[in-house]
Amino acid sequence: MKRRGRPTTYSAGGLVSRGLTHREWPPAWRRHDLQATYDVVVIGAGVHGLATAYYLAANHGIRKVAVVDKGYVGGGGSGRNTAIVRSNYLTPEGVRFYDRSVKLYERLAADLNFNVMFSQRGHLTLAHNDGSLRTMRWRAEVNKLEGVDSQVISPDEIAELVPFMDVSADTRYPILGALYHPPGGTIRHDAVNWGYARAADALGVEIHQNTEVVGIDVEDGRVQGVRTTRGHVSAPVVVNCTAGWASLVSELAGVRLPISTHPLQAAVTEPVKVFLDTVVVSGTLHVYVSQTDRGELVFGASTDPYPSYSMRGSLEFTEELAGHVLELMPSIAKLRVLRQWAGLCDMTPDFSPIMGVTPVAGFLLDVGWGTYGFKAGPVAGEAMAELVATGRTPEIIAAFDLARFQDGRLVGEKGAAAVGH
Ligand code: PYC
Repeated sequence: MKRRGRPTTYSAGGLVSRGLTHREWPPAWRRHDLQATYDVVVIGAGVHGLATAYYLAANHGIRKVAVVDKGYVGGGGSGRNTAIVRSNYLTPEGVRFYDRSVKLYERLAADLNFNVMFSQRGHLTLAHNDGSLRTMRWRAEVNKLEGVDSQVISPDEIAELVPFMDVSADTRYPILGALYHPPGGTIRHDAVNWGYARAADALGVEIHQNTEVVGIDVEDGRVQGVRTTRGHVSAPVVVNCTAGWASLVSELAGVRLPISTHPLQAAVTEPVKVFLDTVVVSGTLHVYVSQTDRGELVFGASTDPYPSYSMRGSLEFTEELAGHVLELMPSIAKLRVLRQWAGLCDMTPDFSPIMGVTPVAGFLLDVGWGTYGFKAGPVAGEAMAELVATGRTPEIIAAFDLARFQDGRLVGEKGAAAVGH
């Protein structure tokens, strides 16, 4: 099998002809037979699993790592989000954590030698009532204390950033102000998945797609390995980096999680000339929107109100979304929706993730991401890799442990959700 080393360089003509036909393109990652033993098995080949594997190899020299996934690289939540990156959270623990992720995203293209198209275009969360404005001020103060650039701005300042937005007082939902977060923005989510996969592969990590975990072996309170649809694998460490199926996978090891899983739907429109230069969120109107480099508008809304594992779009969602969007941006009424999709969100009671050790020695969790998972990929991977390598829980994830639900140490992040859920 051809090993992917440094990216091949082509002349301009060669690039065009090979680019058009895909001839002689080396695969970005290899296929492997499943081995009997690994040092670490990571379940889930999304951004969290791939980042964990990459940092295990890159930062700690742990390369005998298998990333297994029942589907394909980035086929779950990592490819089904609206690609928003930000760190304007509500709790100090959350702000510090997501800020580290933004910092890692800022250098990711260079670290992975892969263009991940991070566009720090600024992120605006609109406040349409006094309660929201109060929460925006609270978040701005916590952000500033943690060194994160966020401030509450006035309707006139919003109009400068988003000229088409009606900030007058006589709209149905007047805009009273916004939390403005300049480092926030969007990133190409597929590129992040592929970049991590390629870089992990180059360091010796094995990525096993179409390899479903159907059992997790535990003996005397310690994980022994996993049973997959392609055979049994022994490993002293198994990391659950799944989204959507986090509670089902954990139950295979006998670990119960306080998670309920809800679909979150999103949609894109046909492309139009670029007119929206920031990410705009309205919690009251339950909608967030950004414009891609291709000109499409990407919209998301609240999670569906019922638990489900469905990843199909629904007409009810599109109708409701359109209603909310037009309250905010009546001028785009004629724009057509091109496609819609859903991702699965594992919601925890406090809207913070569950990370770290479990009662089963060697079985680790990086789950419970709710609607915040994609943006946390790099920091989660970095921290989980450190936990595996050192056996110590890094400070940056200490507050997110599973035991907090027993001990009553919740880290309430619902106030930082893009929209009400
Ligand atoms: O938290 O920024 C966010 C977000 C956007 C879409 C879902 N969550």
